[in-house]
Amino acid sequence: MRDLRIAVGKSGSGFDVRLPRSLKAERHGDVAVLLLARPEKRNAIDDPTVFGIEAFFAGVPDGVKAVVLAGEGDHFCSGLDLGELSARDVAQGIAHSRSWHRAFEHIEFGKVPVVAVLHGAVVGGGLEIAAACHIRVAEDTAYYALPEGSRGIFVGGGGSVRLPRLIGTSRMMDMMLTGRSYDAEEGQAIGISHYLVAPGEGLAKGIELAKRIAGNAPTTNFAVTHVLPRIAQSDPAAGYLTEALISAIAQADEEAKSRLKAFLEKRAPKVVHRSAVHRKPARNKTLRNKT
Ligand code: 1HE
Repeated sequence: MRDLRIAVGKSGSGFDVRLPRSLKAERHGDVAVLLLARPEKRNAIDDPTVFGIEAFFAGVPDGVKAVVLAGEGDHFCSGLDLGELSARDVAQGIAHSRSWHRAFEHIEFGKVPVVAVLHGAVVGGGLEIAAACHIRVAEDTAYYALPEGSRGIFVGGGGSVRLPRLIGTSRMMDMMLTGRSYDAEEGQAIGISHYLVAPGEGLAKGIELAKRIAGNAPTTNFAVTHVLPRIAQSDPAAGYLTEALISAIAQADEEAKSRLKAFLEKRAPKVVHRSAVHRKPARNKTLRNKT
């Protein structure tokens, strides 16, 4: 493994983490982009990559408010590096799976929201890492599969916890038992991706969404990424209580107060749907038609 010391951010803003050659980081203002950069192996995730992912997400500097995760080459990620698999015994296999859990926990419950940009193969561990992200943008070349079944193994990167929440246990069983794959449109329909875009447009869309997320109040982003999933898994009584607590914390934040004030003083944007462009009724046209 060749270590690269990558200081993301021109000002040396505190982002200072060693990344393996299989990962590249870029800074776009308050958004960081982490690229799986091993296209010659279709971005298969080997041990250095897992540890690099953990280090990157653990070390996100304060100035970065959202991260985009994408892949170089024709595929997002072909999953676990199968070349490493045969060398492990049971105990090493458990430790390996736990290392993925640790790394992906830093994505799912890390400092900032993460937008995944998916294209080409999003398979096995590639789908598992995508599931650990908060928002998924898919280019229409993306396809999803869990080939673990046919390789004689099982998911080990948290997929059996996260994917049933995303697509349901029954669909995951089908994917693993029969090798079924879903294309990008199907993936959008069953809830894998939130956004579907044309080939080559994913990264721009991912960065645009990340910029919007970065503009939210930090407490809201924390509540949405850390508290909401816990509430969704708790019993309703605990959920209501936790909701009351976190909503009180969020609204007491100075950031919330100034945003509410801005709206009341008509300095903040209104909530509009993209197709609901309010035009004055075309009265003249209607009158003309009647005469
Ligand atoms: C790899 C890997 C990999 C490619 N580990 N080396 N994942 C899989 O079962 C998916 C395996 N990969 C594929 O099915 C295909 O490679 C792809 C459909 C993703 C891409 O096909 P293609 O034609 O573009 O590339 P390729 O010719 O198959 O692969 C190019 C090289 O990448 C080749 O190596 P080379 O030395 O011969 O050039 C491949 O061997 C290598 N390569 N994918 C290692 N995955 C925590 S548990 C998670 C469990 C899993 O993720 S299981 C699912 C594993």
